[in-house]
Amino acid sequence: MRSEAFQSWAHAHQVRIESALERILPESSAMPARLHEAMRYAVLAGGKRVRPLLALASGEIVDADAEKVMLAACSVELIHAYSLVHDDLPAMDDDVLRRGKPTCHVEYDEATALLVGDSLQSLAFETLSSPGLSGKRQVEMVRLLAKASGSRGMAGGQAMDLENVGKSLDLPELESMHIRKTGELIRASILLGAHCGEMEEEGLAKLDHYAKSIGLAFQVIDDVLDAESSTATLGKTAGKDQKDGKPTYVSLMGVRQAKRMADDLYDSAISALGCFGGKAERLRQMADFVVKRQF
Ligand code: GRG
Repeated sequence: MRSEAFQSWAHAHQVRIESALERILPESSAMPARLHEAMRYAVLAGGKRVRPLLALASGEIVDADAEKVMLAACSVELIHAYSLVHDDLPAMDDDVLRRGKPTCHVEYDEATALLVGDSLQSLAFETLSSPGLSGKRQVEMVRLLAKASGSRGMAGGQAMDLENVGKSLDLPELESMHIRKTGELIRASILLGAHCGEMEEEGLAKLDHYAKSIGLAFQVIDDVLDAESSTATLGKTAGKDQKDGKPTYVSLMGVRQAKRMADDLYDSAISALGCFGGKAERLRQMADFVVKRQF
């Protein structure tokens, strides 16, 4: 259940994430000023910050150092922000609205938006490899994020998404695309949080199960919201998947079945957290947030 206590935890941490991102991003007065201004435009003041919140919630299980886990959390959000900027470009999804504002290439220009994405990706790895996160798992963490965002993860999923426009996919094909496009980065957020402390292999396997289920549930609900919600509520163009001929969970099985699938994934995610007891309460609440969110 999404309690008041969870809402105030989420809000307080969204504020902390926002100010950590503020500090990590170059000042807009630093040269090249227009690029830095556009990077800040793309990252700050908007977004639910689901991935960094998941990293922080997972860090709570291992009593992670607050500053370390915040750096890991921000590195994932920077990758996410880069992916949104590139996804909105005319060569990809060609969208004009993101987080309730003109997309980066509309506000600036296409070349700037390309460079914003490139630079945010570099900044993510600069952040994750910074001295503030030094420790025996740091290289493993860098590798995890690199793999999750590259051609075997998010960028690969995006390539499949572009190839599959106008096609109808079966469930395994759709899942294989979405595990990469959306799931891998969400999974990375959760595992990176745990890597900021100590966790046995058995615990990591359980956490991985939670992460995979929630990653997929996030996408199923994204498809439902695209079909059911409005542009004003989403802060991005609603109904675009159908208009663009994208195969989605909704086009494959309808809204009702898609919602049932998200509920099943939620149950599976929650059951994986049993071994962590009360320490995983925030992750349980985050799962609830992911499947019940309205935008
Ligand atoms: C361009 C390499 C590359 C990848 C793009 C992220 C992505 C892959 C595409 C975006 C299109 C999309 C709708 C993906 C599905 C799920 C998703 C990432 C939704 C947006 O994430 P939210 O809801 O956004 O967390 P906010 O704005 O809240 O951060």
